[in-house]
Amino acid sequence: MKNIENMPKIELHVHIEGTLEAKTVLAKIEQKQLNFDPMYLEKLSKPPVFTSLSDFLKDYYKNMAVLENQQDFFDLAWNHLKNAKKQNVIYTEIFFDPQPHIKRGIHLDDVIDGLYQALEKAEKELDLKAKLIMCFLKDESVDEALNILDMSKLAIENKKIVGIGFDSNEIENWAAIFKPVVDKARNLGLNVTTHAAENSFEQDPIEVINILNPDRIDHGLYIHKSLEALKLVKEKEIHLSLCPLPNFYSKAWLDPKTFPIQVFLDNDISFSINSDDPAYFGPTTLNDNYLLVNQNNKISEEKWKNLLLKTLNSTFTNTEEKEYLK
Ligand code: ES4
Ligand code: ZN
Repeated sequence: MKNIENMPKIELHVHIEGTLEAKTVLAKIEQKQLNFDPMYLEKLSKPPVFTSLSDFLKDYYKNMAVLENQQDFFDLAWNHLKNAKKQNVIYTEIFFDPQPHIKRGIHLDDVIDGLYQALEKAEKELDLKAKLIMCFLKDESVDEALNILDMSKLAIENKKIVGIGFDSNEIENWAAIFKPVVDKARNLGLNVTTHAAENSFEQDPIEVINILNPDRIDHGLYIHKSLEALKLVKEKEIHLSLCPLPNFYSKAWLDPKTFPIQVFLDNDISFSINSDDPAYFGPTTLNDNYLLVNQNNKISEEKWKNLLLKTLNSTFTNTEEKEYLK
């Protein structure tokens, strides 16, 4: 496959807050006269290096302080969607984390509306369709997640949000705790995806699947280590949204050349390639991730097309839109 950059793509795993570039953080700190430690500002002006997922998450949550109003969220999403267009993305589902914003006193509606307005503009001006997935933090309270679902009822009714996800640090036995959130989301007509098996087996992905019955798993790269987990993913037709370079930069996977794609290809599992937090990991682009996978796995043009069709089927959009995108 020669023209990997120009190939149409679907991205299902990108955190909008993870597209917040260091230069934007620095500019907003200056503009808004926000109080940040000068040592940290110096760190921000250099290429990022993270020792682990939790090390990355500290900076990720800290930098969100520059997002204060609807316009900031609009600008963030619009900047990302323009970049996505450059990578030839034709459809994308974008994660956002309401909890840290609400905790900082931001109104949930400002977050959702700012992001959603950028999505509407992208559909009109870039011919790029995008949807929002609201993520809950696995290392925060389940009641908070349930309350936020209540607060989002109107946005859900208005189809501004198509699914829920779970992200943040991997902790033990979180799936059982968050089962009521999944039940509530399903009752509201939402789809479900979740980060799992990203770093290790802190929570067995088999339990995540059996307890939460998610439509997709984000990362799931350690699933390749368990035949039973692989079998379950295949049987239940669970899509894996893989993020090769982010896993390398978060030290979840140490050698990008050996990223386990072949095992998913061999088992005919639906997967996609994604950029996760492109402003932090590298920074990289979606195309960088595709180029890496293509180089290491010799995927034919036909195979890429087949993977794209499977990914389209795993999106949270309606049948009409799926047909249109074909
Ligand atoms: C995340 Cl890479 C990653 N893993 C878990 N949670 C996240 N939130 C944003 N990026
Ligand atoms: Zn992620």
